[in-house]
Amino acid sequence: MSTQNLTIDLGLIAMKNIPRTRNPFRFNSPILLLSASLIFTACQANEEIRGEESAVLTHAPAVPASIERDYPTKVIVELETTERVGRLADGVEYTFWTFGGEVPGKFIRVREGDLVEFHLNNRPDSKMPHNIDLHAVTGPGGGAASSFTAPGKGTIFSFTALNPGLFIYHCATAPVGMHIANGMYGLILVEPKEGFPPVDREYYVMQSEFYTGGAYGEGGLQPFDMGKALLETPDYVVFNGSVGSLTGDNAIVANVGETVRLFVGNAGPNLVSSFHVIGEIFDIVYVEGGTVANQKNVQSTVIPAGGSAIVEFRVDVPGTFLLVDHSIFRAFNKGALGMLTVHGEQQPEIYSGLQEEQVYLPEGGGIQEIQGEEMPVPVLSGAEKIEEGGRLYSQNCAACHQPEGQGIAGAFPPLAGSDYLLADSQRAIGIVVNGLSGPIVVNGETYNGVMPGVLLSDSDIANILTFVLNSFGNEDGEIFAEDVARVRAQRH
Ligand code: HEC
Ligand SMILES: [Cu+2]
Repeated sequence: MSTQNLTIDLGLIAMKNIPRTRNPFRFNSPILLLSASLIFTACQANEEIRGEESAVLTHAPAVPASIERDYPTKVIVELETTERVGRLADGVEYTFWTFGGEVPGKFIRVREGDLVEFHLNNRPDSKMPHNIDLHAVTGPGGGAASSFTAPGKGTIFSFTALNPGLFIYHCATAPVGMHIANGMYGLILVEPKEGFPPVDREYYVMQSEFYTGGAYGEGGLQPFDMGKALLETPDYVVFNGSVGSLTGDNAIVANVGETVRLFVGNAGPNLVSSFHVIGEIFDIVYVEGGTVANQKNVQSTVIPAGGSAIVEFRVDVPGTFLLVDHSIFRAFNKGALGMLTVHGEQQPEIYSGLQEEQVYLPEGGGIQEIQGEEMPVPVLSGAEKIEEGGRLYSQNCAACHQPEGQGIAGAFPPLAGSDYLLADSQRAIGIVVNGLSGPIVVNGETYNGVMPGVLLSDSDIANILTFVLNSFGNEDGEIFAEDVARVRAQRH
C-alpha cells in the first residue's frame, strides 16, 4: 500500500468519523489529519513482525476474540483434516471431510500484516489427500500449491495477510467439487489494522449444500451424489453443516439492546445465497466480506458461492428471529434455517404483538365480528359436507397433496390410501389445525417436510376431512365441527 493510499484511507475514516477500536487519533482539522497520517505512515514503515503466537481457532457458531494487538506478529495456525461419519439431519448420516473435525471448518482470526505460518496435518486414518486454498492468501492456489498433504503427513507454508476482509478457505484437491461438497471449508477473518467497531456478540454462520443419494430426510448413511452436484440440485442446503445446527437449543442468542455481528460465509459449492434474518433489518452490511461498511438498512444480502458478508444489527425486541436463505424452499424444505433467540423485556412501542383477533370475510360475505353469538353454521347432510369439503380441498390442500390426493413423491405425502391418515383420523384434525413437521412414514415412505397449519373454521376443516375420508378410494368416515373444536381447545 502506498503512502498516498494510506492518507486517503485515513482521510475517509476521519471524514465519516466512524468510531474505531484502537485508533489512537481523533481527526478534527485537515492539518491535524495531514500530520497524523504522516505519523501513521512512519509507524507503518516500521510495522515489523514482532513475537509469535498460536492462533486460537473456534468451531461454529463461536468466533475467536477480537485482536487487541496493534502490531503484526507471526501467527501459527494448526489445522487437521479428518474424514468421519456425522449427523446431517435426524436419522441421516454422511461421511464428512473436515478441517478440524466439524463442518464448517474452524474459524481463523488474524490481523492485517500478520505472517501466518500454516500447518496442515492430515490424519493417518484419512483415505484422501487434502490441501487448503485460503482466499486470504496472495500466492499460487491460495496456498493449495504448497499444502498437498497425504494421509499421515503434515505440510507447512507461510503467507503474509496483505488484505483485510472475511475470506472463505476450502480444500482444492481434485476432484475439488467433491472435497468441498463433503464439507471442506471454513472462514478466515483478516482484521483490518484499525480493527472493527466493538459489538456485543459475534457469530460464525456458514451456508453450504449437500448432494445425497437419497432425497431430503431419507434415513441412513447417505453417499455423495455426483449427478445431483453436476445438476446443482442439492437435497440439503444448511447452515453450519447440518439441519438444525442453529435451531432450538442450538440457536444463537442475544439480549434486547445488544449489537450482533454475523460473519456469514457461503461455501456453495454451487448456489448463491440470499441471506436474510426474518424480523430484523441489517443496520450495516460489509458487502461481500470486504472492509468497507458500505451499505445500511438491508433486508437480504447476496452472498456468492466462495464468498462472504459481514452483517450487523441491533436487536430491539425479544423473540425468535429466523436466519434463512430467502430462496425460501431451501429454508423450509432443505434445511437452510437457523434461529437467533433474543431475550428481554417486550418493547411495545417498537412492536406491539397481537392486539386483537377478528374474523374477516371479504366484501359480499359480510364482515363478521367475534362478539356475542357466533353466526349459526348451517347443518349439512353427509353428502353436502362432502361436496362442500371437496370445494375447500381444491382451494386449500390440492396444491400440495394434489387434486386426486396422490401427493408428490419425496415432498408431499398422499391422502389417497394413506395408512397414516386412515389409522387415526382424529390425529389428522390436529395436523390440519396446527400443521406438521418432522419425519413421518406414510405407506412405507418417509416424509420430512413442513405443513403449515390451515386457517379455516371448525366446520370447514370437518368438511374437508370428511371429503378426504370419502374420496380418492378412501372407504368412509365423518368428522364433526365439535371434534375440531375439541382438538383446538387442547392446544391452549
Ligand atoms: C404447503 C403444502 C401443504 C398444504 C397446503 C397442505 N399440506 Fe398436508 N402435508 C404437507 C406436508 C409436507 C406433510 C408432511 C409433513 C411432515 O413430513 O411432517 C403433510 C401431511 C399431511 C397429513 C398427514 C400425512 C398423510 O399423508 O396422511 C395429512 C392428513 C394432511 N397433510 C392433510 C392436509 C389437508 C386436509 C390439507 C388442506 C386443509 C393440507 N394437508 C394442506 C403439506 C401440505
Ligand atoms: Cu480435501
